[in-house]
Amino acid sequence: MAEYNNLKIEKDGATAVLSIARPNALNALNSETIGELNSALSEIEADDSVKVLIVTGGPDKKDNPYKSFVAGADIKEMYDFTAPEARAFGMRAAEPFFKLMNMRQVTIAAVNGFALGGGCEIAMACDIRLASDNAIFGQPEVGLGIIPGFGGTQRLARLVGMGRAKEMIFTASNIDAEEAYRIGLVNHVYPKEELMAEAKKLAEKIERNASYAVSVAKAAINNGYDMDIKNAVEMEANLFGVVNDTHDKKEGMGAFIEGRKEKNFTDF
Ligand code: DAK
Repeated sequence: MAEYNNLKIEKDGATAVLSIARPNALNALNSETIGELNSALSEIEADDSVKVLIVTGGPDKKDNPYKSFVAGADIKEMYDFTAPEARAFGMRAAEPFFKLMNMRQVTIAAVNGFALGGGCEIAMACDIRLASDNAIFGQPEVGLGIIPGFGGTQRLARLVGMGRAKEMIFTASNIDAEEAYRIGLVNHVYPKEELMAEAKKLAEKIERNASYAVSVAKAAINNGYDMDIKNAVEMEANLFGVVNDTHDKKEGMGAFIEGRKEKNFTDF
């Protein structure tokens, strides 16, 4: 993996952990970080040895690992944006957000503190969200005179329903981890010291299965979500055909028939 100024990437077996690391700015996303994120996600997607990506926030400048996931886009950089610069920033950012959502690896957001604005939006672009018990979520943009622009108006409503999304966005009020769990924004909440271990446990559970089948299931869910049910189920049938013709299908079903526990999945 390349070296990045504002990201740290560590591999642990088939899991990669990508930490957004701008300790002086609570990991806020500036243009450089967005560009690095885009390159890093391309690198990770091309790496056959990585099956699950965990995205988290690095420690703050006092080395507190539970202060912030991502405290939004970098307000100090955005302050001087002209309209064309803001548009270019938005266009550049769309790419890594779509990569997170659609890359073949499963993406887990391990939200370890503030997830505000663009931070909440990065978490929402991931497949699964886990939160530490001190995590705080919010879309504060209208309080800054802008609107969520990394997909927040769309993804929040899809995850928690339109009424709750409108309340969060219109009031610019933050919610805590328990409330995020209650409304379905996060799948699980853990004591902060246990968050990363739990994220890795979840990753390992996913990695035990056939990775290619997992990635095709992810594509089926993502692509079908905005389709009408008839076309979506037809699309699913087509993808079912694709996975039927793999080594992993023979291996998975063969193991069942032979009463074997060990499975040697190789497709990805
Ligand atoms: N940007 C820049 N710096 C930030 C920052 C941010 N979002 N958040 C925190 N920092 C910096 C602080 O300025 C401070 O820097 P120093 O003063 O030490 O130099 C350092 O991080 C520590 O922060 P605090 O001292 O404020 O720490 P506290 O514990 O007191 O407060 C906080 C933590 C998270 C409550 C507070 O820092 C805060 O409210 N931060 C701002 C949160 C926020 O409003 N985030 C949303 C940003 S708006 C677009 C698409 C999307 C977007 C924009 C454009 N396009 C399509 C063009 C997205 C917009 C957003 O995300």
